[in-house]
Amino acid sequence: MDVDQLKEYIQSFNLNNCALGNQGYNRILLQLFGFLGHGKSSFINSCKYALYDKVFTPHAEAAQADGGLTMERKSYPITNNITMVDNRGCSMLNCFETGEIYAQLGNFNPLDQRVEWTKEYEEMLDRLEDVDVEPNFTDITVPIFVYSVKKEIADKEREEIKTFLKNCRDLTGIFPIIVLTHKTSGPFSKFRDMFEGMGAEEIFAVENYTVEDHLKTRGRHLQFLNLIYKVLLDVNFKLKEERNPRKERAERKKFLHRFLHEREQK
Ligand SMILES: Nc1nc2c(ncn2[C@@H]2O[C@H](COP(=O)(O)OP(=O)(O)OP(=O)(O)O)[C@@H](O)[C@H]2O)c(=O)[nH]1
Ligand SMILES: [Mg+2]
Repeated sequence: MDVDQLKEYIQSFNLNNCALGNQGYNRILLQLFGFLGHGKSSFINSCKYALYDKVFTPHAEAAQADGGLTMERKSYPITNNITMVDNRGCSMLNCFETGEIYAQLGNFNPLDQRVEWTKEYEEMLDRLEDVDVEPNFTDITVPIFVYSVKKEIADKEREEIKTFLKNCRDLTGIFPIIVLTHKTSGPFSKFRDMFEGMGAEEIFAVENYTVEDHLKTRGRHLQFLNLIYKVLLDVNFKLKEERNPRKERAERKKFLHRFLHEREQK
């Protein structure tokens, strides 16, 4: 498909048209994760630009410096059915920060609120109970891991990322899509191989549209549109089987309980 066809497909995608209908889901959440300053906010801006904008307007604020800018968990609807979520970037992927990310992925944290990392077991459990007052089980989460190929990676970090990606898969039923940013400024094929070796199924190397450089080209637009298109294929595939949103939420909760319990014991 070319740019216009992809745009049309994405903009008109409706969960009601999946093989067995929406099965109780009403929104696709593309949840972005990754280290500070690796280009999460810029990726959202790029997707919006590729989908709609005649003029480049940064919707999500992107940092000049080395990250830590996005502190809230902010949502950006990109179509009637698809919303992108800019999660707070983390500095490491140790079990302290990943616990919070799993809570976000499981949708146990409200959207559009500031994210505080907490390692307190009791506090996390209390929060899980609190959100049960108004449980959210109508979102399909697709995890997206954003990584800049400009950054070096240590062996320890590699292991942490691998565990993290596998946990995200177990939690959401979809292996995180890998977005390698700054593709023209680093050895992106090295990172592509590395993530493939970790089990990644979809890896996209992109040069984000930024305030400094948003020269629109067909190839650049296609990077973002093809990625969203692949996400929709994943969702279609998932919804070919009978699903039970409430039960899936319960499973996610069990996963999180187990994770927090093990972390506490460590
Ligand atoms: N050249 C280039 N610059 C990029 C790319 N992606 C992001 N940037 C720049 O890198 C800086 C950080 O990008 P952000 O999008 O703010 O990163 P983030 O992951 O949202 O950062 P936090 O919210 O602070 O965690 C900004 O100055 C962006 O303009 C890219 O693919 N290529
Ligand atoms: Mg950001």
